[in-house]
Amino acid sequence: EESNGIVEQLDQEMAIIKSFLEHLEYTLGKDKYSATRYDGFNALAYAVRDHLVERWLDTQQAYYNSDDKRVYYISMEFLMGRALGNSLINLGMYEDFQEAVTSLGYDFEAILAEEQDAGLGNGGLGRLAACFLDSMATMSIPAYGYGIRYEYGIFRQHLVDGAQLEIPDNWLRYRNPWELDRQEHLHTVKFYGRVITTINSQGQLVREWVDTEDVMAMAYDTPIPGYQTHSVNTLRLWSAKSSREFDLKFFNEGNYIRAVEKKMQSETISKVLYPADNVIEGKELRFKQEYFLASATVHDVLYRFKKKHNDLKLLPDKVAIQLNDTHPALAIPELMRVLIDLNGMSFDEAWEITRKVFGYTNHTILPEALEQWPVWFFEQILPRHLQIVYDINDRFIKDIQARFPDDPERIARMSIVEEHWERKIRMAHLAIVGSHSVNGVAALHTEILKHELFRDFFEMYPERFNNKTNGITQRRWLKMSNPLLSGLIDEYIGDAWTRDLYELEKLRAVAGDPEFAGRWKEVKRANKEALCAYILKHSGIVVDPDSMFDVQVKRIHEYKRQLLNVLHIITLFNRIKDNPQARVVPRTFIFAGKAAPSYAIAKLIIRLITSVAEVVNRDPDVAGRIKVVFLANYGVSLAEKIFPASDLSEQISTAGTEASGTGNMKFALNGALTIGTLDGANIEIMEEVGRDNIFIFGLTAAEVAELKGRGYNPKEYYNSNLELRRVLDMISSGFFSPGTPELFHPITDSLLNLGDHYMLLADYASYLTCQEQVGEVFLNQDEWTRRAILNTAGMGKFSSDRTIEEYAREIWGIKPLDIRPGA
Ligand code: DL6
Repeated sequence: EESNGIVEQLDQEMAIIKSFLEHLEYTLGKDKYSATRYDGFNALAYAVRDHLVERWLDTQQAYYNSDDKRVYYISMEFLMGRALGNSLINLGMYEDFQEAVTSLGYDFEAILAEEQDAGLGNGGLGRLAACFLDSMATMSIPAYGYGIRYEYGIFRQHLVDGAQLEIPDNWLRYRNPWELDRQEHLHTVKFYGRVITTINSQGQLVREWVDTEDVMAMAYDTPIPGYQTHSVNTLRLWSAKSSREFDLKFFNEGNYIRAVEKKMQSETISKVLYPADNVIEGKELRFKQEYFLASATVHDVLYRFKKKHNDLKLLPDKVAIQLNDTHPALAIPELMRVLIDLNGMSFDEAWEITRKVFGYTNHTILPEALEQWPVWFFEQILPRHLQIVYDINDRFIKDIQARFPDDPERIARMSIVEEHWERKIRMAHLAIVGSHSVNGVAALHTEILKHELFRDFFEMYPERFNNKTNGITQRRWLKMSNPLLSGLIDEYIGDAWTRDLYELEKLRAVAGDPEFAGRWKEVKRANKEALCAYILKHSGIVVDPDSMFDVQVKRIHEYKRQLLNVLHIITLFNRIKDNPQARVVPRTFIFAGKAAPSYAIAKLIIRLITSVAEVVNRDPDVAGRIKVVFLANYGVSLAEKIFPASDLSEQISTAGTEASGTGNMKFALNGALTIGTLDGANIEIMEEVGRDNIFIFGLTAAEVAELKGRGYNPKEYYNSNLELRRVLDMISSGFFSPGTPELFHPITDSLLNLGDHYMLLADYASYLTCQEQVGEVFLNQDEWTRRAILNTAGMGKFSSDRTIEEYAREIWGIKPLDIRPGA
């Protein structure tokens, strides 16, 4: 029997080698002399894709046959990262491929690193969508992701003289071996034109949207394999192509070059991802992108539905559509339009169906991120949708009046149409009114939605509001990215945690076991050494792997308070300068993150971090005891290297501003301790790992509100705290920018003269005290390790499998469908 196993193993290896070499030769036209490492990646990806395709077809066939309800997750962002390693893990073929490829003399890891990140997202919202896809496939949920196939993803960040430079991410320039273009899945998306109204033979008003400029949406499908299951789901991304009618119209005018220009213009819709996170870009092109996604998806969903059903009243029994924030919320009036104008339904019938189909997830309470589109955009670009939105609003306002008579202010607050100087459509209001479910992404965030941001709506529709605390996929964020730690965990408690993260609870029993703890430390040390090598290679800085890796990686945003971290660093620097013999716990402060290209203060914060690094890293008194590193081009692949090597996770947003956070979960899963405020999911992490195993500081959300209400004056803190004052004076006097002393004035102004909106000064003292406690614990490595193990052990709740199970059961009404080979 044993020899049979070996024979099978060899057969498997030979089959992989054969497939790999065949793709190299026949798909790519290369031989071993001409093949580059990138060809190696492509050949390997095709070999892996072959394994996915059979399961993919089986899965899609099973969905069709069973006719179970399906969920459509629509999102303007999917931050997927690399797919090869992840696909191999999910297929359970990682080792087989590793051995086969290595036996051919290739460096397997180096081939994996050839893959470009699919960076079709900005940050948390896009990465959450990617984790959800992994969980939905793993749990055999009949699901589809729908998004845009941007030709340019999130820009690549370079640092030039310490400042961010954006380089376009032309990720499709080389081939994308994962996608399959579906030339036959084309939908016409209309823009502009006008609406004509006629009366039909039954005396009803009929609207027709005519003289439109049409763009085609063409589908590209990417397989999404589940882990240890036969299910393979689909991510369908739309690409804009000019329409034939469009071509005819313009080419017939006789001006060939002008016609080509027009054609190209119509294809710009899917060209580029807008690079702003947690802030809206009120551009016409963005509005068109959102409608392009919404319209193509609605038509595709109905096309699939109609293959099996004639009666559109059944739609809510077969279709759930989840809106990832308001960005795809134009799908609500679009579905209404299709039901009414193209299928002859009455408004009321269409409205009932629409509301049952949609669910809306809110991801932010920051006012600058709440979408409001000018009414004139609608008038010009989507005139029929504007009529529908007005009709929805008229009925809605009547409902408010019926519930709350004589309350015109409430109506003004709740109306979908903002009537102030520039009339606007409030997309969040449209999404709430048009959905049966509205959810926040962590417990505190949902409470803020219910009692503050959407309070009027909660009073009117309490049953619609619910919480779905975010999660992350443990397959990518522990098993794949931290093989040493996951191997150690497997040895002690088995590998069932890969499907049921609550299994990690079993680590509690060995948290005090010296042998296990010793192995844990070795793993952390090895991961830190690997990151040291990366840092040296990419920034030339030598870092001590025994120092505490104190890490803040995320988008650069004032509310996330990278600046508070900087204030702490400068304070430590001053303490050392005052007393070079002072006892300081050696720390390496690691930052990474992109700033939106138009967000001037965020870019200046990057310059401040790199300037402080210049001063601190070369100061002889500091003698290497603290170092500051800013790693360029933060993204999924860099994150996979950083989390496993981190000791301390900085989650220090002003309480009440970070909806959830998901990086906080990735750190803790990899055994980093958190220093954080009582914000977003930090609160739930504290509940799970225990108050003693997390470092909490700062004002609570209620205290923030209370202090703001009383009148917050940052100058009081500046005047009464000498260390704080000295730090701010250094920044504003040009200590870190001697050539341009005023360089950082906008930063100190925002804190001292413009109100310190995110209350850094109020939290400074408490942060410093808390960091001192962190240092004390770190000096006792046994205690630190015990707490680290308890953090990993407490992460069961934060699997995106748990989150998706809740969405499926409570919002979508969808059950898993077991997929069998050849079914
Ligand atoms: O829900 C995913 C993620 C949260 O973890 C972050 O806390 C939150 O900031 C982020 N929200 C956005 C909002 N963008 N818009 N609009 O990215 O969502």
